[in-house]
Amino acid sequence: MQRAIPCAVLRGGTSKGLYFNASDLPADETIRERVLLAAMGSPDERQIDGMGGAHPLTSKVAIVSPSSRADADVDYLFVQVVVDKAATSTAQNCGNILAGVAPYAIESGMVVANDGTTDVRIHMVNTGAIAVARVETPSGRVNYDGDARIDGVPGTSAPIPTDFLNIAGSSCGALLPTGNAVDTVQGVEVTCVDNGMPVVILNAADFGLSGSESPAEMEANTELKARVEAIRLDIGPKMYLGDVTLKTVPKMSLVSPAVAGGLINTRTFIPHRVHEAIGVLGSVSVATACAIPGTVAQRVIGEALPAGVHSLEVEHPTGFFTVELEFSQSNDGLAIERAALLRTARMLMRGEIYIPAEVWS
Ligand code: NQM
Repeated sequence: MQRAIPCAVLRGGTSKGLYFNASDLPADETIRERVLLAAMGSPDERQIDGMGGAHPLTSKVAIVSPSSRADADVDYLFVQVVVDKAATSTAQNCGNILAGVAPYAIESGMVVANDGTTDVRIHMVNTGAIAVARVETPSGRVNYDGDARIDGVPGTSAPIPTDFLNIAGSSCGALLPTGNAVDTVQGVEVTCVDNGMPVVILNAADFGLSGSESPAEMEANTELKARVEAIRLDIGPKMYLGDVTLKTVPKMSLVSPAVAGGLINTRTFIPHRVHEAIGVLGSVSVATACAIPGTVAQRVIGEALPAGVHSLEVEHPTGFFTVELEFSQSNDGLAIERAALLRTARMLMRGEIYIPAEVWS
């Protein structure tokens, strides 16, 4: 007999995933991983026997529960389910799937909504950081309709502005995990940065690229993919991420001068497929690197950003990602005071997912 587990499907930002109440999943982590692989249909390039969409951006899971911490409403554990391997990763957050957490928590009764708007404090279990998401809740019900537009999603929806608190060094322990603004790896200058997501920034020009190639063109470039992956495997342990062979971090962002009026242009390996846009926390990390003197990103933009509040437009293959960044400069260096951004989300389905009994055997 198959087992039915309550589950919801939400679009969170430019990703889509399965949302579970932690108490509905097995407590044993090995069995839980097998349940999530079966739910998504991994390992299989097409994920034909599960709910996954055959791409890393649609093979994601949020496990939500009332918070274990006094300073948060809910705990959110993000799980990346690898499409074509029997592997999952909790080594990073996902800021897109995060966008669906507050609506899910309200819809499933974990958080009681106000009449108007509701701020949900979310403890991101993967890294220990807190995000505060503001959801429109007229008459105490989640509103999904609105005028907010984010690149990479057709149409408009209700806005979910989100503030991140203390995300510098979230996975690697420091904003500049290697202690340097620039490292040379396999003859290529890179910047390793972690402001919510471990990212390695590379100059597209160092690979003979304009930086405006399409994700499909980049994925078809086998020599480029091999070089980027070799650099990732080399630098991963130096970013305190351990052996990253089977991990989905660090992300590899190839940057180039802006072409559409933004701050900087990006193409991001996540880390084996190329993102159709850019990850939420990935873009926060890239924007932050632009503010740090001497990084690969700062050299590409050319200017030095003064301390203060900035609205930084990170260009990606399907538009812009706007990151609000506030930072200060002192003798101790740069300190990030605040990072904020806008996402939208939509509940798509709620019901039960069927898991083959053999998963438990
Ligand atoms: O960087 C893709 C996404 C992400 C992650 C990825 C994300 C983030 O677009 O916070 O959102 O980089 O794997 O969902």
